[in-house]
Amino acid sequence: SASAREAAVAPPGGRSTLRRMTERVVVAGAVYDRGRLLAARRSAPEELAGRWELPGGKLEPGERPEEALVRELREELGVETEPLARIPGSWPLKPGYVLQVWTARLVSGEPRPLEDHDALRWLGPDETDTVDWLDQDRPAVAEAARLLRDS
Ligand code: 523
Repeated sequence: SASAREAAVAPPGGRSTLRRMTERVVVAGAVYDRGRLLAARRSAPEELAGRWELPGGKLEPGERPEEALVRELREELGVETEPLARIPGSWPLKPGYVLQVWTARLVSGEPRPLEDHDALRWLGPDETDTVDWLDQDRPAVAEAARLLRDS
């Protein structure tokens, strides 16, 4: 198969090409509204509960990241959003998964913690450090906060 052939040829970047082909993407949104950034507190699993994240979830087969983001934010928060731009970078999660982040604007609805979260908070430009973010979200949150301050 094509993937077996790719795997047999050692790519110049070592294992990185093969890893990208097999990694599953988790997409998260830096959601903005009226100059604030949305933070969501996870209610599960136990090891992540109580920590804050940029809301999102796993891509389904055949889904594009932006589509998955719009779907996840609709399911989890009951809102309509519009993805704006990718925040450069890709952050490792549990083995086989990577986190990618898009900025998005709130189009309609008021976010509610419908599933996976037990609290939501809108953070102004000087408040983005006031919640206990998941470690893996911190680089994207820092960039999202910078974009918020510069906007
Ligand atoms: N993260 C993470 N940061 C972050 C998100 C949205 C997710 O570190 N901003 C991690 C947490 C989980 C994995 O990515 O280990 C999957 O996220 P999850 O559980 O929100 O994705 P779902 O909702 O698609 O998961 P299932 O309901 O299990 O399919």
